[in-house]
Amino acid sequence: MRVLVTGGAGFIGANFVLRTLAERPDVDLTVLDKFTYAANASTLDPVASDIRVVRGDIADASIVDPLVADADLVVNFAAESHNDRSLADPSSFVQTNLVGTYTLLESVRRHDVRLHHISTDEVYGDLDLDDPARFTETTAYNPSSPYSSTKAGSDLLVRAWVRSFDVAATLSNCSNNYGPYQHVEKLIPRQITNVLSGIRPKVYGDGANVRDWIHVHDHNDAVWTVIDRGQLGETYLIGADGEVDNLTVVTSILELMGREADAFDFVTDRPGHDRRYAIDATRLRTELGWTPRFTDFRSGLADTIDWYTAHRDWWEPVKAGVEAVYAATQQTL
Ligand code: NAD
Ligand code: TDX
Repeated sequence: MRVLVTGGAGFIGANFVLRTLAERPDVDLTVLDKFTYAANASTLDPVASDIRVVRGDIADASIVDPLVADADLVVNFAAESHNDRSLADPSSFVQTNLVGTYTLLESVRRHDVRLHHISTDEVYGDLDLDDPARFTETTAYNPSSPYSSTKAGSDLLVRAWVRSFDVAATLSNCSNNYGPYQHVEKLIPRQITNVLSGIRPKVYGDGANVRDWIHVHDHNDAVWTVIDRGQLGETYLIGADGEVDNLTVVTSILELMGREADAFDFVTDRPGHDRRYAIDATRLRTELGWTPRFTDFRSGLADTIDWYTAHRDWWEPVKAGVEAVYAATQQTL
């Protein structure tokens, strides 16, 4: 099977590529990636001779079209993915997440190629901390940020192309991922690399916000499950019952790294900060038989700390720049 992986040099896409190479020798992989600030070229270096890597924009039809024509399946991970950046400048989010997805859709439509579109639970907005509800496939879309609204729009484009043009597509909406190769702008790698750099971890607002954590390998196994067994035109929610509040995440990192649990700062809250996300993945579990394997969050966190400790060369070149951007907008409370 020839698979075109867009965004394959980013966090989840690169883990998808590495795991697919290790576990599915029948798959022939091409990565299309714009290599924005979020990509790290060195991630794919060890497998460079096993895959084809094309540097290009999913919104550029002249690059996308011949690659799609040459594929049996497109898995679309490419996106602008960081909420804080979308608040500072939404333009690239509109361009990549909306125009880029539209461009891919027109191409898979033209060449009759299957698409799996990767999305997020943030399209459903947020839940109160004490709400017993969790998101399901029928929850109404209610996104909060420029990031989540452009992801929501991209999902709706995929659904419309399925309905109107019979495009062969599936969608999955996953909760917060963690694991190796995640950019140091995101919560968990930021705090681990802060500790490794002698910087106090930073918690937004009161730290009570809840995210539903899933290991990136469980996400990618679920993506393959949907590709293999999902029903065309359908959406599947991916989550591993991993609700944890941000204060617990940060104090766990500090404890696992041998620091005092209160050695962090509260900083300015994110505007419009979603309070809680929670996924009910019953459909994926019962209809497609998927089960997560990396469900012990504390041990997953310990492995992730070990990975960042052992791979300073991977993150250190961009660390100071990321912290300088944050320092310009976030004050210690
Ligand atoms: P990331 O920011 O780490 O990687 C995104 C990749 O896409 C980068 O390699 C970047 O260079 C590439 N890219 C950006 N714009 C592009 C363009 N116009 N053309 C081609 N490539 C482009 O993101 P991630 O965390 O790996 O997320 C991957 C996907 O998963 C996104 O669609 C995101 O919305 C979704 N998602 C992420 C999470 C999470 O917790 N990180 C959870 C659920 C869903
Ligand atoms: O320094 C920080 N301190 C902090 O308290 C950072 C970077 C974040 N936070 C908080 C904000 C959120 O409540 O931690 C939580 C997680 O923040 P992010 O890592 O920025 O992730 P989030 O905004 O939840 O979005 C992530 O999960 C869903 C991904 O970035 C998205 O791409 C995905 O769709």
